[in-house]
Amino acid sequence: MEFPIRYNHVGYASQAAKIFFVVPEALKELTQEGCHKLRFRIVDSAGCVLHSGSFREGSFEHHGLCDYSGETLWTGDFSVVTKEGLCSIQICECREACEGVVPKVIFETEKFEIGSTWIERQLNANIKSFYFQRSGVELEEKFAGKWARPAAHLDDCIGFHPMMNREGTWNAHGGWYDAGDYGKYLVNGGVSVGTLLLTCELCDGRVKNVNQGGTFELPYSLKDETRFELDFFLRMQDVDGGVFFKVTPEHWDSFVSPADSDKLQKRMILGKSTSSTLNFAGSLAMAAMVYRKDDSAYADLCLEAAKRAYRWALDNPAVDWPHNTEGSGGYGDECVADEFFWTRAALYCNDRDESLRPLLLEDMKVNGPKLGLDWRDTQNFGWILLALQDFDAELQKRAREVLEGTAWEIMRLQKEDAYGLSIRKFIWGSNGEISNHALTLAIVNLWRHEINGESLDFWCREQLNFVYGRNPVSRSFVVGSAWSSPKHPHHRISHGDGIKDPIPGLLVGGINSDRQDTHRAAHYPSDLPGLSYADERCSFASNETAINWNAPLTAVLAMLCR
Ligand code: 9MR
Repeated sequence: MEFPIRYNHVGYASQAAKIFFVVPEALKELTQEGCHKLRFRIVDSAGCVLHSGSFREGSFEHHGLCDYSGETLWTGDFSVVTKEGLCSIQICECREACEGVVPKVIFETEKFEIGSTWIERQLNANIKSFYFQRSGVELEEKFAGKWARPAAHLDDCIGFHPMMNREGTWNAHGGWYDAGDYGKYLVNGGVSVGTLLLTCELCDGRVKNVNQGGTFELPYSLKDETRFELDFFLRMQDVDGGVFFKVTPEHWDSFVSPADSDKLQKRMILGKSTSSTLNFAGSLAMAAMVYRKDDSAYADLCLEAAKRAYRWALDNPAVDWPHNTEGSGGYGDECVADEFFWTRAALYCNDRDESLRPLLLEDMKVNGPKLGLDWRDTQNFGWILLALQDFDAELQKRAREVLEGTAWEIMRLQKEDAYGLSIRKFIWGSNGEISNHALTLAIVNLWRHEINGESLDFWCREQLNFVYGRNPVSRSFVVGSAWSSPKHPHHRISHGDGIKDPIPGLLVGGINSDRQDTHRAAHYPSDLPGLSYADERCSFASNETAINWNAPLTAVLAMLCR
């Protein structure tokens, strides 16, 4: 039977809208009555009916026939229910209308939560996922529970890749593994750490630690966790100020633990490029702002390192990335104008150095905003930093107007999509892209709640509903978040540890119509683009996790908890 209902499997916030969809074709199999006669009920865990309603054809401003999933969607709305607790959605035959007749329930969902604790739990789990990605250190049982592991991949005395033609060794200890592989990359590390720094700046003191059902607690604040990556970044800066590109194993690791990988192969430093150097500079300049209050010596160190990197990039504006994809990913980026903008905006916010202003004006001209951040296009950091500072009113105003235009574009696209998405293609890491678009809305929502009558908070949450289950493949895409979460993520740590349950809190890439892994025989359920997801270890194109997809999810969840 095709799953007949699309809803957020984890929860809805009590004061927020609560929208779900049904697929009438799938319901037809369950009832003799016409689908138009069916109703839905919201039932709490004691069995009390909190609300009963009927369906509307279509979804948002969409007629309902979804081109990428081939289904028709009808909408059910129980926004009026605000009582906190667990509940489920029942689909009932319409006899309910006749007094005294118990309606026949033809389908009932698993329980989900109405309230806010699910958001806090998901935020904690997602922040914790960065702790699980830590490389080179022991994860203690008191924090990591059954996923504890010994220190491995120390990377504190590794050589340079033969492509570099460089003698000697380097200390590249620490940092997060990028994704399901064991590489550590500056480019993707940069957008991730930058996003988390933004989150620290806007929310850190307000991120609550929630005990995850007694198993373990969050060991570190978001600021501490973010610093773990920054310390690795600092080690990756060469004496001349340039920054190495990545730490890579010689060949792709198989699904072994970090300790076993150490026995099997060498790890090396590779490359030094303008892109990696600017990712470093932008991140470290943001770090200086974030850590200034708690630890001014660290902030000074970060700022000094950022400036040295920036100067190196000015002197070396077009140093190519290493074109190597044996053992680790490419992260090739031809255009660094956006990274220059990010860096200059962050430096300007630190020192208010007037000499940067004309360059920033030029940056603003050539780096139009994107709907969200991604590893290749980072100009939104520039726009966001300028919009959030308050010492240069003119640039703040311009940046805010630009981002408001972007937010409106996101919401306009969402209204027209059957699932309320602003993406128009499912690419590698679509869940990261969706989360990044949601983050743009959450940020603009800091100073403007509505545009052309549309609520930014509403549309931000609609994007999250997709991530947590209201999607054509009926998956909550965060490991451990719901009954439908991925069980076999493409994640070496999860498979190499001998523990049945994968590491919790990790967002997987999700639906990806490009299916770059078909040669690995991933079993996609149909040819339709919107069904391009397989919960299989081999499916690196749809079921891998990555820090740059988790970071915007952390950011959005934290903004919703503010
Ligand atoms: O997220 C990256 C995606 O945008 C690219 O299309 C893809 C192919 O180059 O690489 C993705 O990043 C992977 C990286 O190269 C290596 N670590 C795992 C990353 C997530 O799959």
